[in-house]
Amino acid sequence: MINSTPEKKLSHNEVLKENDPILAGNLAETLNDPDADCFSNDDGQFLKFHGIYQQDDRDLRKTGKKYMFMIRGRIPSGIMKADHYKVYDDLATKYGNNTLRLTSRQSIQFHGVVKSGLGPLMKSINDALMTTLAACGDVNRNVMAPPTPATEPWMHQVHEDSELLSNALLPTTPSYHAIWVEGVQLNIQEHKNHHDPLYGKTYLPRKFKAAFAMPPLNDVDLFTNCLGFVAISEGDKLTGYNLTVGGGLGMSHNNPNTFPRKADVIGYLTRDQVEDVAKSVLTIHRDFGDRTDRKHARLKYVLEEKGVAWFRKELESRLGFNLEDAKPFEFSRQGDRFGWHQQADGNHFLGLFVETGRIKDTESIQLKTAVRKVVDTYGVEVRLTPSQNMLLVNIPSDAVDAINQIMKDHGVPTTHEKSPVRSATMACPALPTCGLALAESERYLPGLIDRIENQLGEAGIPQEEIIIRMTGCPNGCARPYMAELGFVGRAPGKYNVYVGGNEAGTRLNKVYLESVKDADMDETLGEILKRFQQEREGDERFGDWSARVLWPELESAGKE
Ligand code: SRM
Ligand code: SF4
Repeated sequence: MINSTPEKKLSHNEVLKENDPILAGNLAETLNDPDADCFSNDDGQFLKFHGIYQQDDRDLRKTGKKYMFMIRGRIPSGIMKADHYKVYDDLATKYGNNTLRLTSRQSIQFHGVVKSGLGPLMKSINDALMTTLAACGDVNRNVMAPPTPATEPWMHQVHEDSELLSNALLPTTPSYHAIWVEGVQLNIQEHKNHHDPLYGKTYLPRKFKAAFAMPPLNDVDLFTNCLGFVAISEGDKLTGYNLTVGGGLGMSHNNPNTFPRKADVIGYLTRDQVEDVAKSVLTIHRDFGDRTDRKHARLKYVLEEKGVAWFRKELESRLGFNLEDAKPFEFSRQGDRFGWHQQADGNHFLGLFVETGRIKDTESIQLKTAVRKVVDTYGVEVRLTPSQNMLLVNIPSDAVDAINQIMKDHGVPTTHEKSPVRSATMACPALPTCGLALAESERYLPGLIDRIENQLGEAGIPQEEIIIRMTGCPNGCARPYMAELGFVGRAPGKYNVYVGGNEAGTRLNKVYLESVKDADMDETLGEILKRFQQEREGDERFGDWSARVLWPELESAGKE
C-alpha cells in the first residue's frame, strides 16, 4: 500500500526506490571511475541506505565544491570489541580526517573521506566483519540500548535482544555486498522485482529508529524513538518489555505540520515476542506513513493522526495476538557515568567524557592516541553511549593504575567533577560537514559552555548540572527538544532557545526565545541563570524550574 492520492504525488525518493529496489543505482560504476569525484544526486539517495552521505566542505564553498563523504557504522547498543575499534581508528587516520565522531545513537562516523578512499574504507569495514548497511536511509537505524555495565544480572539479555532486533530488521538487498566487497555493478533491470520480505519494494516512507531502556535509567532517550522497549523485571529476571511507539524529534522552522513528538506507551510483551512486535510496528509505518511528503513521513505522524487505540488494534491484528497492558515503570535520570566504577562482576569500567562526541588529538589532549593505546595494550571492550561519550569496560583491577597513567600522559581527564554542566552537553556536527546546517553547533558549543560556566559562577552555582544540547538546525540530531536548555540554529549566529526538559527524559521542552544572536547570548543566559538561582525551590533542577516558572510566563504572554 502506498499512501498517495490523485492530488498528492509520491515523493521523488519513492520513485527512485520503486525503479531500483536493490538500491544499486550506478554506485559501483561511479565508484570505479577514477575521474569522478562525486555521485549523481539520485545515487546520493541510494548511498544513504549503504551508510554513506555525500557531502561537501562548506567552509570551502566559496572556492568551489570539495566533495567528501561521511560514513556511519552500524553498531548495535554501541558495543565494540577491541579489534573492531582498532579498525575504525586506523581507517579514520588513513582515509578520514583523523577523527572519530561518536554519534547520538551509539555509532561512529567518519568525516572528510574523499572518493578515492571510500571504496577501500568500506571494504575494510566489511573485511573486519562489520557493516554500515542501513545505518542511514528509509530503514531501521542503529538500535540503541543502555551501554553502562549495570548491576542487573540480566543486562546481557537486553543487549542480545537489541542485536537480534538489529539483524532482524536489516534489508536484504544484494547490492551492498556486490558494490562494497566485490566492486561489481549489478544490473538493475535483472533485479527490478526484488521484494524485500520486510520492506517490500519501496522500503519505508522514512527512517525508523528503535531503542531499549532499563528503568530507572533513560540514557537512550527512549521516548524520542519510533519503537521502544522498556525492560520490565521481576526479582533477578527480565520478564519482558513495555512497548512504546511514535516518538521523533525532527521538525522544520515555520512548518506547523512538523513537530517533535514523544512516544506513547502501547502495552506489554514477553521477550520471545520482540521480533514479531518490532516487525509489525515497522510494517505499519511501511503501509501507513505518508509517502508524498518526506517532512511528514515519520511513524510519529501516523500515531498523532490515527491515535493510540487505532494503532494497538492494527498492531494486534497483524500479530494475531493481544498485548498485555503495560506494566508500571518509572524513569528518573539519564546521562552517563564518568570516571572509574566497579562492575557487578568485579571488573572496572572507565567513563570518558568526549566533548561533542569528537575523538581526536589536540595539543593539550590526545584522546584518540590514549584510547588506542589502552585498547591495544589491554584489549578492553569499547562502548559508545547515546550521549556521544565512551566507556572502556571489563578492566581488571590490576590494570587500573596503568590506564590512569596512560590517560594522564595524554592529558585526558578521568574525572569530570570540575564542570558538571559541560559533562551533560551534546552538539550535532553541523558545519562544515552537514548540508542541512543553518548555524554552527559542534564548533560553537564548547565556547558557549565556557561562557555558561562563567555565568553559573557569577550566579554562585558553579557546580550546577544542566542538560544542554545544541543543533545547527531544527532536525534535532542531538535531541535538543529533550534538553533542560536547548539551542536550535535558525541562521548563522542565531539560535532559538528552548527550556524545560527534565532529567528523566520524559518531557519535551518549549521554545522560550527566538533567534537569539551570539552577541546577546551572555546577557540573555546570564539573566535566566540568575533568576534560576534566586527562584529555584530547594535543589530544584534548571529544567523543572523553567517548566514551573518560565512556561506559565510564555503562556500569559500568548507565546504558546
Ligand atoms: Fe540526524 C539528518 C547527523 C541523530 C534527526 N543527521 C542528518 C544528517 C545525515 C544530515 C543530512 O541528512 O544531510 C546529519 C549528518 C551530519 C554530519 O555531517 O555528520 C545527521 N543525526 C546525526 C548525528 C551524527 C548527530 C550527532 O550529533 O551524533 C546522529 C547520528 C545517529 C546515528 O548514529 O544513527 C543523528 N538525527 C539524529 C537524531 C537523534 C536520535 O536519533 O536519537 C534525530 C532526532 C530523532 C528523530 O529521528 O526524530 C535526527 N537527522 C534528523 C533529521 C530529521 C528527521 C525528521 O524526522 O524530519 C534529519 C533530516 C532528514 O532526515 O532529512 C537528519
Ligand atoms: Fe545537520 Fe541539523 Fe542534524 Fe545538526 S541537527 S547534524 S545541522 S541535520
